[in-house]
Amino acid sequence: MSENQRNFSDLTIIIPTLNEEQTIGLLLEKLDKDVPQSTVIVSDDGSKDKTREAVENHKGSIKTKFLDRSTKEIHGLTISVLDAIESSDTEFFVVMDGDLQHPSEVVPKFHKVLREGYDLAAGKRIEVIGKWPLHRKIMSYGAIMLGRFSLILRGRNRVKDVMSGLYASRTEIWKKVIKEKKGRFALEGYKVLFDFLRIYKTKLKITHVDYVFGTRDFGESKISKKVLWVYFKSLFK
Ligand SMILES: Nc1nc2c(ncn2[C@@H]2O[C@H](COP(=O)(O)OP(=O)(O)OP(=O)(O)O)[C@@H](O)[C@H]2O)c(=O)[nH]1
Ligand SMILES: [Mg+2]
Repeated sequence: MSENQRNFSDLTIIIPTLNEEQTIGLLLEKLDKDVPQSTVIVSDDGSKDKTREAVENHKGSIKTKFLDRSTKEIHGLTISVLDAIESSDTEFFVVMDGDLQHPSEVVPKFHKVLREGYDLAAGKRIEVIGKWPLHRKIMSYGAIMLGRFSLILRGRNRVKDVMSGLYASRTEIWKKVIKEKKGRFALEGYKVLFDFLRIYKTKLKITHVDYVFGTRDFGESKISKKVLWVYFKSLFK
């Protein structure tokens, strides 16, 4: 069976969003084609634009759910992903950005390796398309190195790119960690995968999926000094 013919009803795709009206509709159309019958949870932190309408108006083979977090006390990418995992009821999940920087066509590869028995599949950026300013390159490289070093020191499971926002795993494993240790995640932060690896002690069967990372063409970056500071502090937590 080719990857496109496969049924993805055991997979939930989690997309954290904040003002992504320019891209989310197109992303859902792509997922319809590349990951048919999957469930998509858009975990939204109170977008002021038409992100919600774009999700609710979408018609296709995927099942879309809009998780409205606008009235929650704590906002942030990490808690948005954790809430979505908690409300998910499929065996597997994938997390990806809503701004088209993560290619929808690699999602079936993540699904495949999980079905083969891996516990965690981490995306690994093999190339950045477009121009990234030098400070972004240095920041990204530095953050990956610090993250890896911190996991080595703790003797934890490791992945090649701890900063990747594209990764997939078994829902059951994460639900258990969230139930027992949610407070140990940097909830307002950005680096969910790093936090999970920092907290989770049991050996995992890990693999990597390569992908080409695009630069953001639409909407605004939400990376700020605040989230970098949250990440920096979590290295020493
Ligand atoms: N729910 C939620 N989503 C967020 C938050 N911050 C960012 N996002 C979403 O998380 C994804 C990644 O954020 P980006 O701003 O694209 O971060 P990035 O890709 O590292 O940075 P760029 O390369 O500049 O785009 C996007 O889908 C955002 O809409 C937040 O506080 N809450
Ligand atoms: Mg982005």
